[in-house]
Amino acid sequence: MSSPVTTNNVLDRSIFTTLSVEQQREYYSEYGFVLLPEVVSPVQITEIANEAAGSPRYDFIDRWPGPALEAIITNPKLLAALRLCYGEDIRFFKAVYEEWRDQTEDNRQRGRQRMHRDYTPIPKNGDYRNSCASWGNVGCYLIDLEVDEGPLWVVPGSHKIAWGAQGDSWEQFAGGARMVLAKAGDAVMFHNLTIHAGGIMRSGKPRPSVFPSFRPAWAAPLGTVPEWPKAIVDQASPALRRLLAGQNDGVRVDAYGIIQHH
Ligand SMILES: O=C(O)CCC(=O)C(=O)O
Repeated sequence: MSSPVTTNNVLDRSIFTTLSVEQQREYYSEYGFVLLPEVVSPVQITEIANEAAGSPRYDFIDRWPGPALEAIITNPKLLAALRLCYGEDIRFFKAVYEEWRDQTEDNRQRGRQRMHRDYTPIPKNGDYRNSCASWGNVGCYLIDLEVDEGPLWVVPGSHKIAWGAQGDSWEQFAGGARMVLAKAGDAVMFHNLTIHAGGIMRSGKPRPSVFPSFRPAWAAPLGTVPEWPKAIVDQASPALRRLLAGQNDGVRVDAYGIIQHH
């Protein structure tokens, strides 16, 4: 697989538009992320905007969404890529709908968030959902990203950098970052160890997006996490229920590959 093509640090989106699912898996394995084109349809984008109106940010564990956002969890294009990368038996463990209306001054000055990995083995706030040894986050962007309007910055191949290499911060790897300019409806799947950062909107306009997270069934969180509410699981379609059940099941493997006993 050839290395990512860039112009002025911008990855060429067209390289992603013709990949087969197997090529998406190869790209993901090599670079730690892959853009999945046209995952959310224009009609769904409008429905999501209606559903989310008045709620600029929410975590699905606090508020289960309406049908348009729920449909993202079982989106066939997403699940095909996720299952090829993580195996047939996967769990949906988290999602956040986010419009990014409240940017910090720090982010505004830098033009983006701090470079980070989403994997958090020792959460300061007691939320263990991001602590699974293996998982993937999917950014579903509901507007076109531009160089000055919320680009996603990704460091290709950074999922291979050893845990512990960060010292105080992942910011030291920012020089290798490239911009991914997703179009409205595209999804970008990234590995839990891939270094990345969301870019700010220079215009100050909202940046609606949703971030569903999935893990292989074996990769349990390192501490207890909430199960999805029983009422939601009971009402779910069989395909969705399979993704929701058993949030604490699996093996606890830490950042160094050591099995932790419950
Ligand atoms: O918004 C994005 O494009 C990335 C967001 C992100 O990495 C985060 O909020 O942790």
